[in-house]
Amino acid sequence: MSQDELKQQVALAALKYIKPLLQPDAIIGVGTGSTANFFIDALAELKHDFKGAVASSDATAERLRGHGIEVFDLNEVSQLAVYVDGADEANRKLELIKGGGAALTREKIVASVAKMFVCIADESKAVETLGAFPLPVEVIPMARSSVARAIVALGGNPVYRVGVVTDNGNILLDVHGLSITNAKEMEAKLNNIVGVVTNGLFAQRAADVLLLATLEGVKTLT
Ligand code: ABF
Repeated sequence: MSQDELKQQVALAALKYIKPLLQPDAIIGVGTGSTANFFIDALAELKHDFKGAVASSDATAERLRGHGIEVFDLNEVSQLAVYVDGADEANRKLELIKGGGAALTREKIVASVAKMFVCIADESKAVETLGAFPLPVEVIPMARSSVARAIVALGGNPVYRVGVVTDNGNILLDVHGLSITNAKEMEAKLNNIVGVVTNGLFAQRAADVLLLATLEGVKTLT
């Protein structure tokens, strides 16, 4: 089975998982990336069962609208029944690295207001220790060098993601060389650096459920 087939399989499992949470007035959060895209395409089938969605990126908003799903501004919404999104890495505590697709800040905001966060991934994303995937950090452009120096002091090797501007108009540093044994602490330390908007560790708000596509089927981890 190819990686895309695994992603499609887990997207369909997510649809089945969230179906009981859908109600005519429910608004759901929808993430970004290729796994999330499979989910969005599958979600179109249930579009009459819920009110609409909040998107974690402009690309996701466009894809949702393309399927006739109404997209709401988060400021119009007080709570999301569920948030479904992919990840770049997930450990056994369901702590994640996200942001390879550059949408980490909006993803973290949407996750923070969702009652339940369902992460969907193929088994290549499951790790013992977070950090082999370079950790994305969104930074206010004028603070690029000062933030990079502070990250070096924390033991990381920040690499500027050339040519990428986030949906919020900021730049990204991808931090290599971290072996993250205490994700909550590292998340807080990075957030404390002046000029950092967000970092891609989702540990303070980890996933509630990880649906992991494997060759033996989709595993549900909680
Ligand atoms: C988003 O998409 C991100 O946080 C993560 O960077 C990425 C995963 O992408 P894919 O599903 O394409 O591997 O969820």
